[in-house]
Order: sequence, then structure tokens, then C-alpha cells
Amino acid sequence: TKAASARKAPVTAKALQGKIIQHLRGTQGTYEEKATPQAWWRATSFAVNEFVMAGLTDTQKTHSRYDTRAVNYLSMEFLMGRLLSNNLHNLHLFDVTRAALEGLGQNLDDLLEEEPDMALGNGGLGRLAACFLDSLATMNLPAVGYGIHYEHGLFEQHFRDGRQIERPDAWREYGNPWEVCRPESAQQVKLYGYVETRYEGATPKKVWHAGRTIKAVPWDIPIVGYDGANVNILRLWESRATNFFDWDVFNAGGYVDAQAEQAQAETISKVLYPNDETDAGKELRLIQQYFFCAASVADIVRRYRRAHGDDWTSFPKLVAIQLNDTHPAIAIPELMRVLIDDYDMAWKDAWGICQQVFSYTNHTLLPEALEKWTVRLFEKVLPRHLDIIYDINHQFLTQQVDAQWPGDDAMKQHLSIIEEGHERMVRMGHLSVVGSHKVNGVAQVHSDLVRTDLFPEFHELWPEKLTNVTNGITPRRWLKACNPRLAALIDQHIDADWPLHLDKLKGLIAKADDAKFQQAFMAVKRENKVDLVAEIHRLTGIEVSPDALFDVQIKRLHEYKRQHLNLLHILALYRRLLDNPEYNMVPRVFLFGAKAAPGYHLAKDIIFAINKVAERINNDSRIGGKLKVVMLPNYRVSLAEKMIPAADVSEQISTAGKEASGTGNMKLALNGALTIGTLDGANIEIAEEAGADHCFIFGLTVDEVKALNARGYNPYDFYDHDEEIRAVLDWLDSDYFTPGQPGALASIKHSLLQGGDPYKVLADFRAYSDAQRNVDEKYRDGTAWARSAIINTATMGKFNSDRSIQDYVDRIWHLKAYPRDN
Ligand code: 26M
Repeated sequence: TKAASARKAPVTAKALQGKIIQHLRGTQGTYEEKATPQAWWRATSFAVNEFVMAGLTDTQKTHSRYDTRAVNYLSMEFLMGRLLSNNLHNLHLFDVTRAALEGLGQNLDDLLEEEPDMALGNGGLGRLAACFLDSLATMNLPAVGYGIHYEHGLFEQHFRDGRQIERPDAWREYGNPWEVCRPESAQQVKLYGYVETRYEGATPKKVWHAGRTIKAVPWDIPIVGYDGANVNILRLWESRATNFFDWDVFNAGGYVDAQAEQAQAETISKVLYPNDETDAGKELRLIQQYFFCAASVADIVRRYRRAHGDDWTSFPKLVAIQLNDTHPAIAIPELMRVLIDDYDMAWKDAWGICQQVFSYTNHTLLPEALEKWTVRLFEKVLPRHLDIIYDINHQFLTQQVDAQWPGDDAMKQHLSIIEEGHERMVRMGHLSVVGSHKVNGVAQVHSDLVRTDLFPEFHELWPEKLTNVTNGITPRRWLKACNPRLAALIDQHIDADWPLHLDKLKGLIAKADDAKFQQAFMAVKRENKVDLVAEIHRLTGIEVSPDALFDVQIKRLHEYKRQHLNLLHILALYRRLLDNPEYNMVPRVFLFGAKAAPGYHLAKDIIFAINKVAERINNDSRIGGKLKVVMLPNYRVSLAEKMIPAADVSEQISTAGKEASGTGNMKLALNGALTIGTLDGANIEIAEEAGADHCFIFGLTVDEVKALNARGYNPYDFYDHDEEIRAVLDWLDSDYFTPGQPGALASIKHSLLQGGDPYKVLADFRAYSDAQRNVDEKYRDGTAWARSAIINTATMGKFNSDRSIQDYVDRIWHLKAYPRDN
């Protein structure tokens, strides 16, 4: 039964040593006595890459031999994190590599720390794409990820005097051992210009005379499936100036202009927009979207035509395209343009293909995140696509909407892809729904709200179109690789293939009452906490005790996620302790990790407030170390991998109805943390799986939030009547936490009172505080806590991203698995 972990590594330590040395000398140009840890990391990665590439070749041969149907996952973001440790685990090379390096006087854990995170994403949406790629490869499903090869990923976060400072991320400043450039597959992407109508044959033909042409160069990152499975690719496009050169202009003194043009072209893939849940509305962002969609569609069409030439009948049988939110929605009119303009297909045939091929995942209901572009911008950047969108909209409104609601102009306005108003806008969500055969939300409650609140009319028109696929996370990265102690303990008690069949964790339920197992489980947790204590000290200089309860909130900083609710509760605890030094509470460390969008001032103020409150509390000897607060800088995938295994409590406290799913909630529960959370997103399903006794659910429900809004919410009701709420808000307004700078933290209080508290922080405060009391009480009962922690780990099987992918396959993609022939 120990099949997977005992599975033999595909190479001996001795042979692997040979390969590492060969790369150290032969490709890195250094030698054992001189090499830096960075050089050792690179040499090791190149050595491992030999196994990766062998798997890639086998997989590609299999796919072309069977002419496989594949899903093309289009996403502006892939938050991959580090690749070496993951690839070692998935190839069963981890232990043999550790041994090989030991023989060379090197420590694998240290080398893993040399790898920069591949942070080509903001948060949940980008990390979900990365987990899905892992599952697709592991399940032997033919799939290609398509995205942008950003030169700079999400900014690096520092704190200066407690405030967030952003620095550019330079993940590939010195190259990246995993990626392969494929210049032979470069594409040309057109922009700007005008559309000419030619009246030649029976139907007028539109010709787009583009103003600019950009070269898209693909970089392929191999995605290694677990346990001898397929190796798929993530194809990321980099923008370059075209080789096309007007030598006359150049010679007539245009050298500098030509250089400027080149710089402009290369701007497109320069940097990831750091917005999260807000629409940037910037021209460069639209160009980024079109740039990678046009290159990807061209690549998909090229791959198809290599096997099928001009016969398009099999195209929808072999191609599925998934849109990760509306960011790649422009791929729909782009495929229409290619089929109609470049391949002379009739409108209705092209539209039939599009609707069969595309499907769209919605990740948010927040109105400020719903993408819209002005018609004016579209006209300038993508004039031909605007034409096509008008045609799609016309057909849709006159055929479908009018048939369903004859003569109903209000309904037409409601459903139109074009929003009328003082400035006309293209609604990318509407375009995505109309152009797709399936639309999914990412957790049950979210999908229900997509049907009832976001797109009710679309739901009425097409009752089969809107569906749910609850998110998941890869247990390879988020348990096996990040928590080796817990993984080893689990291996001792159930089949070692649990990373493939996560439902097998249910086998641990039988151990939940076993005192010895409880002890072993909590001993693992404690060792993980000891490791994190050292990391906290290294990063911040703050000393915390591994015997305290570790309470973790890690996610982007946003008002709807309510880090400030957590902060207000910390202030309440602090105040209770100052009032009564005997106040009975389990020592607790509140840990935060969060980046704020650089232009989101209130979010940055909340970070500042957390840091200032932390400074004051951590240095207050009166409270006897019962309370510590730490905000770790530069939260990212690799830091999450250190925090999650050490967490006792998982904070999932969004306003009900606002968090589409959450995925950090799944990672934390899988690693034995107990959730304190609202009935929002996937928390609901987590509580269903774990059982209400093993979570701390509190606060307003979706319906209660709606009812509160309907009758009119007044945050002063709580400020006026709850003495503690009033005291902590007033405290924030003083200079207690910012000596000499009274009012430096006032913006939070302001948003919660005069600002109307849009996310119902004050309305949920008392329920949250009561739930935290229950957390405290339960933690004192070590046995009860251990039991619940084990049951959380044991019941998270549903949240394996393999299950999510199987749902996509069954309901949307209809793919077949092709284990590689080798
Ligand atoms: C928009 C405009 C300009 C620049 C960037 C954006 C943008 C980028 C990312 C907007 C939203 C982005 O991501 C949204 C996101 O991460 N949503 C989260 O998706 C997760 C996976 O489904 C869910 O678990 C989270 O609940 C959801 O918030």
C-alpha cells in the first residue's frame, strides 16, 4: 500500500550527482569549490530538467499520434510559485536529489530557497490556474495553458515605517532554467488602424488595415504531472518589435524613432497589472489582453491546421477554450475574425464553432471588478473587433432576446453587450456569456448568485448554460511538498497514493480519537510552528512562541475580505488585557500576509494600521506576551507554503456574498487549521465536509446581508450601542498607535462610520468576537482541538483540484485522458 512513496526514483543518487556536476561545469561554467548556492540551484534544476524534457517529448508524441482533443486554458495570470521542489516531488526525485546533493556538500532545502517565485498573478485567480495545470497534467488530460510572459510579475512588497512600498519583481533577471523559447512558433499580432469594406463578391468583405504589428514570441514552461503522468506546457507570450524594418525611414534619420517603436512594442509584456478585484480600464491592459489572445488563437488554429488543413469540421471536436474570467474574452471576436476574414467562413458557421468551443469562468460578483471597455477605446485599438461585437450583439438581440421577450426594449438594453450611457461601453461579461456554451461560478453559493443576481435574464434565456464547478487546490504542492512532516505521518496510516486520491484522507477519521495519533498530529503542527517562528524572526525580528495559538489571515488586502474586522478584534483583546491583566485567554499570535493594490489607499492604510498596532502590542510588557501581531512582508506562494503548515486557525471572514470561493481556506483546512469564517464562498462547503463542530461559523448570511441592505444599514447603530466597538474605533483615531501623529489611522474609522461600512464590519463584529471566544475555549481543550484538526485534514478530499478538473471534463470540456506511451 505504500506504492507511491516507495516508488523507485528514476535515477540513482550517484548518477544524479554526475548530471549535476556536468551542468555545474558544462553549462554554468563553474566548479564545486567556487559555485554559489545560486549556481548549485541552477545546475540542479538543469539536471532535473533532463527528466522533465523526456516526459514532455513522450507526451507530445502521444498527443500528435492520437490527434487528441485538448483544452486551451486562457488566463492573464498563472501564479506558479517555485518549480524545483514541485517538479522533484512530482517526478519522485525529491529524496534522491537530497541524497545526491548531500554527497556534494549541499543542502537541498537551502537550494530550494534560491529560486525566485514565478509570481505572474495577483492572487486566487492566478493560483487557481496554476493548480489546474498541475491537475490536468496529473490526470493525463491534453491541455495547454496560454498567458503572458511578463518581465515583471507582481511587485515585491516592503514595509517602510509600517507602510507598503512596492519594488519591481525581477523573477527572470538572470534567466530561468525551466523555460524554453520557441521562436519557430512566433506569431504576428495586429493593432490599431482602420477597416475597409470591399464590395467584390456577393457579400461585402471587411479588410482590417492595421496600424501596428507586434511579434509574439512563445516561452514554454513544462508542467510535470504527478507520479509518471504527462508533461503538458504552459505557453507564455512575450512581445517584441517586428523584424519588419522600413530601411528608408531608418536611413533617413529614423534610427531613434525605430528604437522608440521597439520600446513601445516591448512594453506590452513588461508588467503584470497589480489590480485585484478592480477594473483598471487602461489602454495597455486591453492591448495585453488582445495581444495574448490573438497569439494563442493563432497558435491553436496553426496546430489544428497542421493536422486538418482547410477542413474545419473537426475543429470543435478537438478544441476547447476556457476563459479564466473575462480578461481573455476578446478571444471570442478574435476567433470570429480569423475564421471569417482569414478563412472566408460564413458568419453562422463561424459563430456555431465559437459557441461550441468557448466556455467562461466567472470569479467575482463585485460590480467594480466587472470589466467594461469604452467603445471609443475599442474603435481605436481593435476597430475590426468592434464591428464583429456589434454584429454578434445585433444577432443576439434580434434573434434570441426578441424571440424570448418580443418587443421588450428594456430587456434588450439589459442584455445588450453594449451598455448605453453618456459613454458607451462594451460589457465583457455579457460578451463572454453570449459567446460560450457554459458559464461557471467557482463555489455553489457563488454559482447560485451568478444565476439569481448577476445574470438572471441570461439564466432564463438559457437555463442549461450557467453551472457550478467548485474550486480546488493541488494536494501535491499544498500538502505533500509544503508539509513533509504531515505527509510522512499520513503515509504511515493510509495508502501512500493519497496525493492522487485525496478522498482517502477519510481513512484518518478513524484515528481522530486515537490519543497517540492526536499527539503525533499536534507534534507535527508544533514542529512546523517552530520552523515558522524562526522564519518570522528572520523576516521581522519579532519573537513569538510556538506554544501560542497561530491565527492566520493570508490573502490580498481588500475591504470585502475584512482584515480590518480581524484588526478591530485584536484591539478589543488588547483593551480587555489592559483593563484586566488576568483576562483569561490562550496566548495567541495573529499572523497576516497581504499585498494591497498600489492605488488602493484604504487597503494600504489597513496594512499600515496592522503594522502600527503590532508594534505597540508586541512591545507592551503589560500583557505578558499573551498577544502578538505580525504582518509578514511580501506575501507570495513560497511564503504561503511556510505559513500554512503552521496555522492553527484559518481566518475566512469575508462579507457573505462577496468571496466567490476562496482557495486559501481549503489549503489551511487541509493542513489541519480550524476555520473561523462566514457562510461565504467555499467556506460553506468546507463546513459541510468537516462538520459544523469542527469550524467556527459566524455572522450574517447572504440573505441577512441582503435584508439588512434592504431595510437600510446604519453602522452608527453599532458604534452608539456597543461600548467596545466605540472604544476601539476611537482608539484608532487617537495617537496611541502612532505617537505624535494623531489621526494617522483615522481613515479606517471614517470608512466604517461616515463611509457607511459597505462591508458590514460593525454588523458582524459581535458575532465574530463571540466566535473567537469559542476558538479560545476549544484550544484549551487540547484533545478536542486535535480531534477537530485531524477531522479537517481528513475531510478535505473534495477540494482536490483533480475533482474540480473532473467536473470541468464531465460538464464542460468532455476530454479523454491519454497516458503517455513510453
Ligand atoms: C482587473 C483589471 C485590471 C487588472 C487586473 C484585474 C484583475 C486581476 C485579477 C481582477 C481580478 C483578478 O482576480 C480576481 C480573483 O483572484 N478572484 C478570486 O478568484 C478565486 C479563484 O476562483 C476565488 O477563489 C476568489 O474568491 C476570487 O476572489
